[in-house]
Parts: sequence; C-alpha cells; structure tokens
Amino acid sequence: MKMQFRALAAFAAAVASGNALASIAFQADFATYASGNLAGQDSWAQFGTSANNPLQVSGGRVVLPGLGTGSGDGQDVRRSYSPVLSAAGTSLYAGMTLTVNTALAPNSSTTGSSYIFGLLTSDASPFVNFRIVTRQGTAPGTFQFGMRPTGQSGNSFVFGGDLPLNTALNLVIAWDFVGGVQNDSTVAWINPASSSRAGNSTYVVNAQGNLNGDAPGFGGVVLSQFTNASTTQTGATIDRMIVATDFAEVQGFIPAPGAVGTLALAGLFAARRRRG
Ligand SMILES: [Ca+2]
Repeated sequence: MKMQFRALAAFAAAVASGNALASIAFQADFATYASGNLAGQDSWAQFGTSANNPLQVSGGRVVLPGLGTGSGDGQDVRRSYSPVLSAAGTSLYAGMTLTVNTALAPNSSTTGSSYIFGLLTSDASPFVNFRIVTRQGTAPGTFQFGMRPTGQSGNSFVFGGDLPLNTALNLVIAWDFVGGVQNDSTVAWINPASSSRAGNSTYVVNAQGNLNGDAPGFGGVVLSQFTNASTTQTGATIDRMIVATDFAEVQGFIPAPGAVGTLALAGLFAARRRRG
C-alpha cells in the first residue's frame, strides 16, 4: 500500500512537472555554457548575414560589448522554439537577468541604442518584433529601457524610468494577444517580486497598435548587435533567459536580484521621491 502511494505520488509529481514545463518555450542558464561563441551552443544560431564580432559567452554570461557609432554591423544570434501562436486573451512572456553597463544614447534620444533583444515572428521570414533598447537615464549612473512592438515605421519607443547601471536586474516583458488586428499590447516589469502578474507594478507599457497587423505568433528570440553612423550598441551582460506562456514560470526562473541591486533600486526610488 505504501509503495503504491509512493508510486502514485511520483506519478502526480511527474504530471505536475510536465504541465509546468509545457508553458516554457525555452530557457537558458548561460552559466552552463562554454566561453566562446554563443552561436552553435544549445540551438543558438546566427541570424542574418553578418558574422562580424561573433556574440560571445564569457564567464557564464552573454556579453554585448557596447560599441559606439560607426562600429559596424555585428553578428545577431537567434534561438528558435516551437511557435507560440496568437490566441486572443493569452500572453507570451520573456524574462532575463541582465546587467547594463553602458548606455551610450543620450536621454534626449527617442529611439535609444540599437535594439539588444527582440521576439521573432513565426512567419516563414521571421521579423523582429518587441524590440528592447536603452538610453541614458536622467540621473548620473542610470539608464532607461525602451520598447516598441515592431521595427516598422509608425511604431515608436516608450521608455520607463531610471534604473541603475552595473546592477543585475530582472526584466520581464509580456506580449498580450488581443482578438482583432492592430491592438496587441506590450508590458514590462523590473524585478517583479510576486509570482502573480497583477501583484507587480509595471515598468513601462506600450499599447501602440502594430501598423502592419499583429504578429501571427512568435517562434524565437534574437540578441542583436548593430551600429551605424548615428546608432550605438548597449553594453550589457545577460545571465539567463526564458520564454514561456505563464508569468509565474518566467518570474520564478529569474532569481531574486542580489541585496546590492535591491538596495541600489531602493536608493534610486527614494531619490526620485525626494526630488519629486
Ligand atoms: Ca490583435
């Protein structure tokens, strides 16, 4: 009887685990990766034609080198997953633990740096949606994330408030699929402490409709390196990344930020309140 109960419990745990995993499109803990090229490891592959400055893993982190204007078009790297298709009333979440070291675009910039992260549509010719950029913050030692639904003209970036440079942060973003066209919405959180989406304050919301119609779904992520005469690259390191259809799954995969990061954030918010 006891053995039967144990077997039943193990079976129940396996089912529960399987259900949880079903929501995860992919996850990566770069601490388990070898130093060297990211492309070629764990199904990451070059995206686009440029093989310049191959994106590197160093010391268990992906390193975006933060190059200035005119540094060329560096290699972009993608990670595909089984497409998550648009279904009204559902959401796709991505989360990453990252540290931004340099934000070269001035705070006055409405476009920020070249995008560092995006979601690839599930079309036959994947297009980069949900672009994440940075620009300098209003206070010294800070930066701001910006995001827009697509790279198509007509969409613009919406930026959030100041965040500390050189500090590990958990960025969680959501693409909310809404029935009908040109009406999907995007949301971001920083260091969400609650596994309940509604239990966290949002960092930034961009509810602009996609002028070219909403994405049919998403089948990959891309990390991008690009500069030109007027566009810089963000300097950042990324520790881990996850894409899933469940908020709690994403929130739970990115560990609580270290005490230093929490204190730095608390200090920033206190400073903003004092100024306000
Ligand atoms: Ca829609």
